Amino acid sequence: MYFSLGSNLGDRLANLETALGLLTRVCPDLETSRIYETEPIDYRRQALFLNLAARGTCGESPEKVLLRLHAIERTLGRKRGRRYGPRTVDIDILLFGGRRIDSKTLTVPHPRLRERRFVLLPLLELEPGLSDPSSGEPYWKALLTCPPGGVYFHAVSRYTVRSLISWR
Ligand code: PH2
Ligand code: MG
Ligand code: MG
Repeated sequence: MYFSLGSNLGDRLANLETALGLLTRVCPDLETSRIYETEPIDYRRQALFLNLAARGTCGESPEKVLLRLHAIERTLGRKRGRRYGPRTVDIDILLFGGRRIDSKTLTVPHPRLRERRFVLLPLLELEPGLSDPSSGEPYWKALLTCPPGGVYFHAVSRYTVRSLISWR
């Protein structure tokens, strides 16, 4: 399963650090991409984000995992405000094996995955050959048609999840 994490409110690194620590309880074998600093998209008048992608396995159903992600977001003090607006932490499920899910609460693959450079670049860093489970199209091709939006390595991007959790 692949996740996307983002933060643009408060101490962004500390928020991601805490969220990743909690996420390893859901997926003990969690691995992450580097951290990227990214320009906000959809709603542009907000602070820069820190984003990364993570992958891991777990035995739970997607709906159960989603509930646990929401619990982590609440622990981090996330208040649901404006759609696409500032947040202490956002954790989205991008892919769940090769599954397609279309329920009231969850759509997998993530519906906006192919239009977001801040999602695609960290994801492709983890798995360069990854492709869309339905069409089979490699995700790197989506980068060619993606709307613009700056995505830069962050200064602490060399830290892996293990060192990030014990960072500071
Ligand atoms: N999340 C959003 C809206 N816009 N922009 C960037 N750069 N990174 C995000 O994580 C992000 C966003 C809503 O989920
Ligand atoms: Mg979300
Ligand atoms: Mg999101």
